Amino acid sequence: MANREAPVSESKLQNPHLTSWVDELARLCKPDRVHWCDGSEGERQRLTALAVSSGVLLPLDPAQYPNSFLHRSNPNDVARSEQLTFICSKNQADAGPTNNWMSPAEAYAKLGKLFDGSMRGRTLYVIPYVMGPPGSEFAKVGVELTDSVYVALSMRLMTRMGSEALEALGSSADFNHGLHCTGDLSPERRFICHFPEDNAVWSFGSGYGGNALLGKKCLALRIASYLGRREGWLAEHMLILGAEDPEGRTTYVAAAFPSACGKTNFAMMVPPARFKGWKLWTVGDDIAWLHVRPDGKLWAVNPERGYFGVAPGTSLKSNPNAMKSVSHDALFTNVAMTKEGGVWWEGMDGDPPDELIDWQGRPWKKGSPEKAAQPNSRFTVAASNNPACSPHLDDPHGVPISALIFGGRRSSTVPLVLQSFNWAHGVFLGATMASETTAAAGGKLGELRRDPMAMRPFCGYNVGDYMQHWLDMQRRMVAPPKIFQVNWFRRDKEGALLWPGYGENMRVLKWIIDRVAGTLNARETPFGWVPHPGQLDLTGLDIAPERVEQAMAVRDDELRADLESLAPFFADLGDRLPEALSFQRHLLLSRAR
Ligand code: OXD
Ligand code: MN
Repeated sequence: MANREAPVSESKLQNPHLTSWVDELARLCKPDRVHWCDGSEGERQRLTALAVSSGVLLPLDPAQYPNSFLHRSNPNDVARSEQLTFICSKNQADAGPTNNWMSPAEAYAKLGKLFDGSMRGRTLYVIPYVMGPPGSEFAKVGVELTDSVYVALSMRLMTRMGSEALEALGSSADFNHGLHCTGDLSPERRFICHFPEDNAVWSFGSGYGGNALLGKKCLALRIASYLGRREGWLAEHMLILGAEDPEGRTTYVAAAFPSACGKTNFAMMVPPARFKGWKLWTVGDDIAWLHVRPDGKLWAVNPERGYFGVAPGTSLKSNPNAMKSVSHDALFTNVAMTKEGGVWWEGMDGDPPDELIDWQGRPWKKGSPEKAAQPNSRFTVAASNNPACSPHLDDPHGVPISALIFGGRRSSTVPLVLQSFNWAHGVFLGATMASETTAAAGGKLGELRRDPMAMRPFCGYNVGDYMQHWLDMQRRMVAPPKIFQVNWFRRDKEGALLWPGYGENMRVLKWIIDRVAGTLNARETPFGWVPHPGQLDLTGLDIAPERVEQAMAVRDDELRADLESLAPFFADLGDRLPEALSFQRHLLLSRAR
């Protein structure tokens, strides 16, 4: 048996389920050492020093970026690997048409062979962590076993990790069993397997965040969505934002956008000068766990305590709070480095420097056709770095949600903002959402794909059952949130964006807040409620009102074509397609002439 590095804590000894599981997997992976993470500052310093000495992390200039580091990953391992991600439910039909499936027996056998002896010469880090606010009845404990010090340090930023998780677990066997090994990073030996019925995840052959930080996509979305259906709640790919008006009233919204479509920017938005006196608070930028509380309202907690944000495009103009958040104690992955030891990526403020070291460590010159930063390069920081971090991040009950917002990246068809007629219509809008693909997942860019609730890559069970679960949630609520659809990405015939986006999205959010408060009339169209012409507050916005009208236009022909194009997607869902959604489609089609 491997040497133990850390003193055995009391609470760990009291949990025989945990120790016997760790021992069993250590016998399989055969590491030289086992290190139990306690989450302390001293441990962070020791692991960081180790990562620096082994070349896993490069220190940045401490004057510009105190306590911050750059990690370069293998060029074939820079995004989530959707084609190598599996839901291993007992029955294939329970994984549904949007997931890859492998039987649990086959997955355990196949990955068991890969894990066998895979950590020889390495350290196995035992990472106990909590997803959700401390002491919250909604929180879930996970334990990740990994041979990656980068994962251990990232999990410390992204989750509540170490002794506090062991305390929260106590002697219970109810925790997510996560096993991760970097392996040789060959895509032929890369598998990210989820076992919802066992509350377990086995991930082999990738060091990329979405594949390797098992608390995030694997537990907090894929496994949690399965648990949510069983237990009567929702795990969603949503940011959570609080908008405080000048009178001190805060309205909370949760919004689903596919990966790399601006969730982090929206969650950290700074309103334009017109909205003097307003304050926006970030509760979460990627994941929301939504529960109905005894008051009959839907409440949201952010299970994470850090951000793993897309770097390119982040600037003082697009997201000043993110720029402040990454100015210290940050971990960067696959961004470019300046000669002075700073960081750089495409879309950062100012001109690019004349020379850089690109994300692969190669010299780069201004004007080079190659990108200096990888398009899916990332920053990882604690949420407490964000000047707009909500004081309710750690609130065990979370925050009450007044509006749910669904938004894809659509060059045409979908108007800037539209409110659903009711819950079922809102669920239809979310369930049929489509978006043009981005760099956050391997694969082609810019292809339109249906992405229900922005959960297509993250729903841990049959997506038809998931839609039905959404519909069923209505019965649990006395005051369900109002549901809206937005599209910041509509383009004109020349291909230019019609809406400026970023902080200006506050103007749309304000309309949503007023609708929720019941203080604003809207225009009824066959497809939902939209702003009356001139109703959106455009004061101080330097853009032709006709362009905004174009962005907001509801065009019957485009919407009809979109509804018609749903047929194969609905057909794929077979008998798991909720009848209510099929009826919604026919209802809307019958109105679109
Ligand atoms: C993410 C993603 O990293 O959605 O949040 O890919
Ligand atoms: Mn995401």
